[in-house]
Amino acid sequence: MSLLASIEQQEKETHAAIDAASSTAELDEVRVRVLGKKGSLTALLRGMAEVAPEERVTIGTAVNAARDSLEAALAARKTTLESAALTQRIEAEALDISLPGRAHPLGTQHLINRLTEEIVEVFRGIGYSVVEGTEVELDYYNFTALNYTDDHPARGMQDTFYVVDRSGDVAAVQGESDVMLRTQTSGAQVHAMEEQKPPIYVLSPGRVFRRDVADPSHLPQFTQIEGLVVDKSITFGDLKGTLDFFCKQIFGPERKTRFRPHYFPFTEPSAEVDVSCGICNGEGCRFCKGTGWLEILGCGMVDPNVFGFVNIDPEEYSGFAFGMGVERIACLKYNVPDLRMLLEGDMRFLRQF
Ligand code: 2U9
Repeated sequence: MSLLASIEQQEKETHAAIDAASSTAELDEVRVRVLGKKGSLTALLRGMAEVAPEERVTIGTAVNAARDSLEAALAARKTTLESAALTQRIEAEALDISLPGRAHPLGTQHLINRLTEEIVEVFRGIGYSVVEGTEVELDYYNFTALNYTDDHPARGMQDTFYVVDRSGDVAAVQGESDVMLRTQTSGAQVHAMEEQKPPIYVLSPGRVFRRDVADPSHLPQFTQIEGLVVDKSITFGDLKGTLDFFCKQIFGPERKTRFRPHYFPFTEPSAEVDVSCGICNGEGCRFCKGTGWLEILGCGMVDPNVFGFVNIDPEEYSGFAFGMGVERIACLKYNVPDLRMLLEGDMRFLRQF
């Protein structure tokens, strides 16, 4: 084959290889093989010295033309391949903005926290402020200053969680520790009476702990709200008016209240408060066990002995106090049959509120 024919053949084959290259890497291989330092066409140019002088111009022109044409073809193919790769990448990474988004489940406030806030707001609206206290309390604030006798059964290990040190100190285990998980939030109010002068209008929402086994009407841990008023000339009438107002705010204006005598160490006289049954309107039904009434809270006039512990003169001041379990109120307000459902965190139940 003549040199000219071989140049033509090489050019043709290289054009075919350029057209067939399916990636820029493959294309570069073709370029190196033909036009690189040791490429076949480059070798031809280098070998011009051996070409007969009368053929040099013809051969040289043919080689240069072939190189120019191949370089142009390489550049064109490179552009095509690069733009195809780009299109492919854009397609692969494309977002379908018409697809529906993934729903993230949104948390909501627990029923008990919501009801606690609702109750707190009722009392804030009539001038009470909030004291939270601490869940770990001293026996003095939880019991002694509230007029519990030394031998009161609530003080026993049976009913109260005492905090023992790491060694499990025997004295503490036997109930002689004076550090405990509060069984009621009253301690926070004793602190308030130590720190503030009357008039005092405080509310203490918070978690309390008792050594009870959970059953439909008991929980070892629940949320309590207590209230305390200390002012001049406070009467049992003020207590009744306040709690009747509270019940109507929480349960509805058509509901009635009644007060039954009771006993608490820290109040005298004391009472339990019932609200008329919202299911039968006081007629008597299964929900209220035929009585027409539901027990919702306890209350009373602050015992003068309690004032003695915090240096408030019972001749000058009087006061009332009340206490309620928020879980119990929730059960009555929303007809929940078992207190434990409020502690379990079952979403099928909680989602309903
Ligand atoms: C001080 C003085 C007195 C708070 C009161 C009750 C009546 C009461 C129970 C309701 C259900 C506890 O959660 S429960 O088991 N509480 O009946 N609590 S009077 O009396 C106080 C508080 C603070 C300084």
